[in-house]
Amino acid sequence: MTKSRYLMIGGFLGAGKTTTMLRFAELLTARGLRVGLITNDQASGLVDTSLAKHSHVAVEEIAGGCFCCRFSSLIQAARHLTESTKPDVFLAEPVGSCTDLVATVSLPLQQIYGDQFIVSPFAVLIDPARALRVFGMEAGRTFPEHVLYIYNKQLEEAEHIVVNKADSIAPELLMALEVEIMRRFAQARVHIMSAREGSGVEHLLNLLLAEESAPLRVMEVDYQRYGEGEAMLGWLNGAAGLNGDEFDGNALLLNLARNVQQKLTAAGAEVAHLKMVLSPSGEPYELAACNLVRGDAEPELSHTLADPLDDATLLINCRAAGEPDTLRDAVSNALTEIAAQHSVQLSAGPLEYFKPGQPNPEQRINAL
Ligand SMILES: Nc1nc2c(ncn2[C@@H]2O[C@H](COP(=O)(O)OP(=O)(O)OP(=O)(O)O)[C@@H](O)[C@H]2O)c(=O)[nH]1
Ligand SMILES: [Mg+2]
Repeated sequence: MTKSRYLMIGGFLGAGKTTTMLRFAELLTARGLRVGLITNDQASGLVDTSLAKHSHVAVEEIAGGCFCCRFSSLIQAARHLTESTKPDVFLAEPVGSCTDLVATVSLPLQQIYGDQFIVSPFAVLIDPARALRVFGMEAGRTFPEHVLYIYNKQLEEAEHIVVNKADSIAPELLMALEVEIMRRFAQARVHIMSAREGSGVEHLLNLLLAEESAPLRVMEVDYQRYGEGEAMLGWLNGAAGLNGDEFDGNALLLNLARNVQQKLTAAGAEVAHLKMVLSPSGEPYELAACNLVRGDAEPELSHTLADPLDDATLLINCRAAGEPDTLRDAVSNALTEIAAQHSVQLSAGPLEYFKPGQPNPEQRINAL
């Protein structure tokens, strides 16, 4: 039986995992390889899955818990993709607030399913603007201590640390950050990349495909602290129908992101990642996508619609350090205000808002 590659990219919320995965998929497809993407979240209705479909990448979504807590679902998702697409390479994106993935996913895959998968080294992405704050190298709002515990644990288990978004930061700051990462996380090799512009992406892919995961040790994790950190992040996944007369979907998304941003900031809830897609109803291959990765960043459109809309579907995924009710109020009130501002009728779709539950891995390899 030919083995498939299992390539998992971690990193905190908004670091650029999906952007990187879709770049990888493009490069692999151009090489004649088949790709299957596995997305993951605490709830369903994922913006990332929509973006993958939009890019014509075969995708399976695991909702209702992170990979480590849903290891059997991960295996099942891989089987589904094998039946439909027979991927040569599985690209797996874990939830951005998840850690301990080497002990609970990479090592069990190698040890239990080693006849089916070659597991690539675990690479973890970071957003430099976020990292500079977390490491105290720049002033600015960050997260409560238990959330930072997760952030640091993600980097502690990385075999490769990838400073993404190199295009967004001055070269001297980038260099200082690289030195600081090497000092703090000596076990990892450090790379610089811009998934958006493409620099360093193919180099990283080649490296991850050429090697197998071989961590030096299994990281210790205080699951109580980890669970408390996860519970400090509010989570909201929602959908809505928008109906109007030739409205500008790109402008509506940007205005909505700014409005939610103002409301969350006023409520003291630091945004980890607000992401939204808007597509003409029944046409998932056309969409506008908007992201906001910090409370004081500018929302950005990563995809735009060429034409005005009459009837559209909106997906919103919001993660912020705050109570779920705070997220719900911010998003529903912003939606009502923006719909009125753009003369659009709103019809509410599914809405889930909650705090992630205590992580409880199905499998964990405790020692090498
Ligand atoms: N400037 C810049 N922006 C980037 C780069 N890579 C990703 N982004 C942007 O960062 C934002 C978040 O990117 P995603 O790929 O959705 O991040 P993610 O890690 O998958 O986020 P979650 O799934 O929510 O954890 C989007 O606006 C991207 O366009 C990059 O190299 N440079
Ligand atoms: Mg993502």
